[in-house]
Amino acid sequence: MTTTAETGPTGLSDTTLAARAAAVLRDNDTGALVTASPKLYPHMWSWDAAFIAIGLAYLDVGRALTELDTLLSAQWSDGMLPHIVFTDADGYFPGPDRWGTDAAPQRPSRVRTSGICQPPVHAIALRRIVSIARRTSRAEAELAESFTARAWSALYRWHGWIARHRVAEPCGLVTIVHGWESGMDNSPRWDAPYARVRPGPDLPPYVRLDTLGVDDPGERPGDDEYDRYLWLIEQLRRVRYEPTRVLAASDFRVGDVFSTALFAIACDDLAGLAEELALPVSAEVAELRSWAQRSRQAVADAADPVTGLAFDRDLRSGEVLRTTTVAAFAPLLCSALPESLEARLLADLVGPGWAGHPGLVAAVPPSVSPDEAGFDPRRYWRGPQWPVVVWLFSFALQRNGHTSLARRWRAEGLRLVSDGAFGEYYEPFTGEPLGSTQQSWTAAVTLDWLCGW
Ligand code: 9WN
Repeated sequence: MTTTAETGPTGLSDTTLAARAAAVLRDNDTGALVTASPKLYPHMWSWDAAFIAIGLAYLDVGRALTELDTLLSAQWSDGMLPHIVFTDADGYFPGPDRWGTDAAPQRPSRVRTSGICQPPVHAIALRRIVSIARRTSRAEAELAESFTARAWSALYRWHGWIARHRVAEPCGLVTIVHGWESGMDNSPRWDAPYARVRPGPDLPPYVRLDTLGVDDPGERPGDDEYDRYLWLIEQLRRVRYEPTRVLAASDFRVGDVFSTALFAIACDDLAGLAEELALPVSAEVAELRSWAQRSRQAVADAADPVTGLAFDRDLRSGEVLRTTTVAAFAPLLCSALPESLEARLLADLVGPGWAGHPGLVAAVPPSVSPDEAGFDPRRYWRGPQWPVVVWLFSFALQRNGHTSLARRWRAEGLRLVSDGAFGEYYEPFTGEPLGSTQQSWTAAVTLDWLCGW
């Protein structure tokens, strides 16, 4: 474990923090999957599972691979990886009955799932796990490599599903049909497209449960927002989640720059894994490289030529969504920009509007700049700092050669989580953990920062 220079506000040592992070993953482990959090999210979430698997790899490589295996065993026959794999637990709404995926012919037969997806970070996780395993022992390396050889085609089918059904013409951005597919549910990025979603009078009644899982309902999206989330599910459910029909069926259809940047890296990682292991899939590797290239270009095309900030596009109205959130820095994830523009974008992100804002407890980017009119330091994706997003940027910066900044954000990221509560997100000016605590992906990225750098 690389130690940090300082301990956090509660004075936890790195060793204690790592032990607590490991305990969170163990406590949330049902055997085949680690729930996203004990109270608020008692099921498996797709992109959470990828980060969780990275954290698990520091405890037991075999268990990390089981996590990915569990997710892949819920893959739909058309290739989609669903955003939730349900356990038998109650307490989360909307559950499997409300999603109504039992009526979708493509659904998996043995588990119940939601009917939409989340950002495609799984190949990124698998490559990270393989590299952790190689550093751990020959036996674990062999385990990870043979798993990769077995699981590769399932991941390729997942990427193929995105390329076939979810890449918008002509902009090349990955299309999402629900804000939940972005993983940044109520981000101000989606305010304009959500304003066009008008729940019908036939929206079946429902009772929210999510507000019971947090100290203050003000940390969650509002009821109007939930009506829209549920209305979109209704629209998708009515076409039985058929990928060829959902784009027309959903009132929400957006090209997402952040998911597109992640897809670019993930395609390269999946191709890289096949090359390293000499898998006999050269045609598929060529396809993955072309999807990566196309996605990277789409992020570059979505970027403002002066600032480098990349903007989502409302594919229903054609409008470019010029709302600046942390997602607008997506070009930094996949090295989409020429060097000088990348330097400018990076300077903006470390500057006083973002990670360098005076008063932040930890100098890492919040989900929305405190200088933006709609900034809300406590409400979900509208201002708080999210450790998992900080990890993604630190990891990408490290890979892309911005080593000293990456290490700085690692240290600041550890400061953010150093109370050992493993909050889902944090109030940027007080460091208070918000939303769920004992959140598995927060524990997982903490382990990676502590053990993998
Ligand atoms: C809806 C599990 C998930 C994360 C998402 C986060 C939140 C769900 C919710 O929790 O979304 O999918 O009910 O709020 O926004 O990124 O995967 O941790």
